[in-house]
Amino acid sequence: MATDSAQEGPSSFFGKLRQRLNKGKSWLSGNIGSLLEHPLDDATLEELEEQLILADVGVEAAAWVTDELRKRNKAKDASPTQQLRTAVANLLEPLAEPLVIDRGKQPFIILVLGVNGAGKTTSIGKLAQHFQQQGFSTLLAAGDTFRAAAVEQLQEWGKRVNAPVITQAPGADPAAVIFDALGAARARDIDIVIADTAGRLHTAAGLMDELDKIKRVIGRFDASAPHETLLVLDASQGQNALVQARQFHAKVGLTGLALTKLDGSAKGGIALAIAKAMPMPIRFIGVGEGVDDFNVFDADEFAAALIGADEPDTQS
Ligand SMILES: Nc1nc2c(ncn2[C@@H]2O[C@H](COP(=O)(O)OP(=O)(O)O)[C@@H](O)[C@H]2O)c(=O)[nH]1
Ligand SMILES: [Mg+2]
Repeated sequence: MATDSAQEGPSSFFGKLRQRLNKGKSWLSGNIGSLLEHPLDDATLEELEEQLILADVGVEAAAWVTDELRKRNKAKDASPTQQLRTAVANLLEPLAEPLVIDRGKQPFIILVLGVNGAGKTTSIGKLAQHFQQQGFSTLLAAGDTFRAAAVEQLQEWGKRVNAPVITQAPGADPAAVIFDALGAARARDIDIVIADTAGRLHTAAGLMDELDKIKRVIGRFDASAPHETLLVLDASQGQNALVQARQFHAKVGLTGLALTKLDGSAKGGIALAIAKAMPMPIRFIGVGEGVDDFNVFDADEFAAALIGADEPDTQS
């Protein structure tokens, strides 16, 4: 049974997120904060738009947010900070669509993709614990057969979260490893299989083709699978993360994103950029290397942490 904080709902996680996002430096502590001390006139809004772009929000989302503020400002019913927070939360809300495990799929298959070092393997460990705390059994497939160390790393996570790991020798065909794992999961009545893959650059055509093959092979096991194709994105890569998301999506078709390393120098604005440029559910966020440094994405909580509020908004 679970006793970890990851199970305790968004509010207990909020403190960690607020403290760690962009190393605790919220928008209020920087130039955006100074701008919000003034009434939101045209000149201030223009400057705010620029500052938002610098915070990784991206051109489209920055324009959307400042337009919202321009409209809202006429009502003058809330402080500039509160208005910004509401606009950000509204923009992010459609992305806050948690991954729901369809119990009719046995096993439910989650394929995890991303560039090297994005945090795939770590997120898989965290995910396994997350779902086990909800009462699902999980099995991990070591589909990153590129390096022996990658297999060992997943095995370590398997031990830590008490999930079986199906592996083959380094160099094995990743599609075959995953196919094996699916058979093993069915034989053992496992609820969820989470499949790791080798990191690949979104620009490497050969490796991107390999993902196609992995998906096809999974589809042979269950025509409705993979049930989730999850791209792990390192949030500290800013706008480049968005480029990766677009290319992975074009090539294999994604159903969700996990944003990792929000505890680093990531400014967090990338979530807003995603909302405008490539709307796609952000299923999970990672704020550290530990198994509990992880939670489902909550728009109000994220907006509050970005802006530097002491607690998430409860009224929306
Ligand atoms: N600070 C921080 N480090 C992370 C996070 N997620 C993963 N890492 C670290 O990033 C590095 C690469 O992670 P890994 O899971 O091996 O990436 P992969 O190559 O995509 O499988 C490891 O040192 C992880 O501990 C996170 O949310 N925050
Ligand atoms: Mg890995």
